[in-house]
Parts: sequence; structure tokens; C-alpha cells
Amino acid sequence: MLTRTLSKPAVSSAVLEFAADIRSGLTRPGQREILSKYLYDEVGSALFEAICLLPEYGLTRADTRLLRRYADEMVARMALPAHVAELGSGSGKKTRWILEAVARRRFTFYYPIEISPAALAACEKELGQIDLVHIVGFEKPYLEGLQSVVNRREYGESVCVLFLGSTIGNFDRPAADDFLRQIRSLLLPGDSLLIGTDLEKDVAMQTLAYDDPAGVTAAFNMNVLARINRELGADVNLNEFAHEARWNAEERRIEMHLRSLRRQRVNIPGANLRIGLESGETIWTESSHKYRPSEPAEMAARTGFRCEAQWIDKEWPFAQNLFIVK
Ligand code: AVJ
Repeated sequence: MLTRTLSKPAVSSAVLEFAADIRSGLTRPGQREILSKYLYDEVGSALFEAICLLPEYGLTRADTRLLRRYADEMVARMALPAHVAELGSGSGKKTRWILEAVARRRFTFYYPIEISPAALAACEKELGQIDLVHIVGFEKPYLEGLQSVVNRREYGESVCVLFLGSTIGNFDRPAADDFLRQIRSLLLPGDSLLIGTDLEKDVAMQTLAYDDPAGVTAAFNMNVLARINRELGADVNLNEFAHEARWNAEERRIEMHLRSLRRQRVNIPGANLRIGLESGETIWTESSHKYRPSEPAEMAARTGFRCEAQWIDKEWPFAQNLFIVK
């Protein structure tokens, strides 16, 4: 008797890409690195949602306060969009205010663009019930997702892109400009980009937001090592690493690192990699750049936008910036 089994590739292309990026990041001369997007698997996305609830992490509450309070004013200052795209929607909780403000005025398509399928599902659940809003989610990298959105535009319709939560801060400054230029190249004059930027603040307060006493951020950071064990069959001992958050005054950013607590070897079969780490050596996992209030408008001017308006939260210095395509 012939038995047939469904054939499924032994290793998915997503895991192969993860393996290749881990390999190149961990063998980089000088500072070893893991790309920050890999922090956000299903566990990492859930831990990030928990970070947003921490008293030390005021960013998300400031972001939400501004959106809730000024949504109508924000929408009144943009060309009323038929299409609202959100880069990295996460759970979508704070997006509600803007979507409702748009949908009070017209029928709207909303496109969350997310690499985390779990976050995308949560977002579709959170925002799926708003009157006059039709959701179409894209599980794609930001620019590919945005390309799919603009392909749906019909003549005379405007697009609004949301890039909330200071996710732009993950890019170093030159790369942020490049990314904004790429967004710009997919848009048309009059389209809008609402972009959140965390502002510079007291260094101790800023650092504590990334090194909370309950250790939630440490778990978020450490999870990327657990992910390497899960997906690449590695043998990393998490007890031999420590979470570290430091303020880089020159680059004006918080950096998250994983510090090796002793001289050790790490074996990552799925990436065909064995490396030796020195005691005290770090792996850089994320940057969160902080901005001066005048900086977003300067970024807009360099990248094909003008900054139409800015709203700043007083309690936790954070800015929403409305860019309009020139
Ligand atoms: C989602 C990139 C905006 O940089 O503040 C929070 C991620 N990392 N705590 C940030 C994060 C550690 C967050 N962003």
C-alpha cells in the first residue's frame, strides 16, 4: 500500500533568511549585531505589549494621548484619505482614534502592515468593527506592503501613512532619511505621513524606560536568544548573558545590548555557525533614537515632505508630526 505524506519544506524561507542574517550579524568585524526586527516574533511582540504597560515606559501612553486628543485636528489638516496604511501596526490599539476621525468623514480602507502574524491578527480583531472602515492586512515588510497599498489607489484618492510609536527611531539617522525618501517615492503630492518621534529627555528617565526593574525589557531582549535556540537549534545558555540598556550621547540614542557574562562558545547549527564570545563582549540588538523637537521638520525637508504640524505631549516628551508630500 502506498502511503503519501504532504511534503513541506524542512526549513522555511523565513527561517533561512533569519539564519543568514544571524550569521552575518554575529560574524561582523567589530560590534556583533542582531537586527532589531528579529525581536518581534510572537513571544517578543507579546513582551513588547507588556513593555507598553510599564510605568517606566511612558512612550506608548504619550503617543496614545496625542492621537486621542488631536485626532480630529490631525485629520482636518491632511487631504481626507481613502486609504490609511500603517507601518508596523502592532496590536493597533492607538490607531482607533485616527481611524474613527477619518471614517466620520468618509468610507476608508485601512491596511495594517506587519511582519508578525500574531500582531496582525490582534490588530484585525481590535479594529475590525469600526463603521465605514474596511481592513485589509498585509503580512509584509513595510515598503512591500506600502507598494501593495498604493497599487490600490484610484484616481483622485489620497493616501495617509501612519508610522507611530517612534519606530523610526530604530533606524540610525542616515538610514531614517533613506527610509523616508523611499516612502516618499511611493506617494503623490498631497499625501500624508503621520510619524511619531520620541523626544530627548532626562537621561536617567530615558534609560530606565529600557531597563525596567521588573525585567520585562530584559526578557524582551533575551527572547531573541531563545528564538535562536528555538528556530536554529542553538545551545545558547541565557544565564550567561545580561540585558543592557545604555544612552549613547553622541548618537543620541538608547542602545540595547546582550552582554556575554563569560568567555564562551555558542553553537548555532541552523546558521552553520560556531562563534567564541569574550567575557564582557556585547551583541547589539536595538537602537532607539531620540529627537530634538525641531528635528522631524528638518528630516521632512530633506526627504521630500514638509512638516504641516507637530503636537507634543508635555508629560512624556514625545511628538506627533504630520508630514505632507511636496
Ligand atoms: C517599538 C521601536 C518604538 O524603541 O522604544 C521598547 C521598542 N525596545 N523597549 C522603542 C522597545 C525596548 C520601541 N519601538
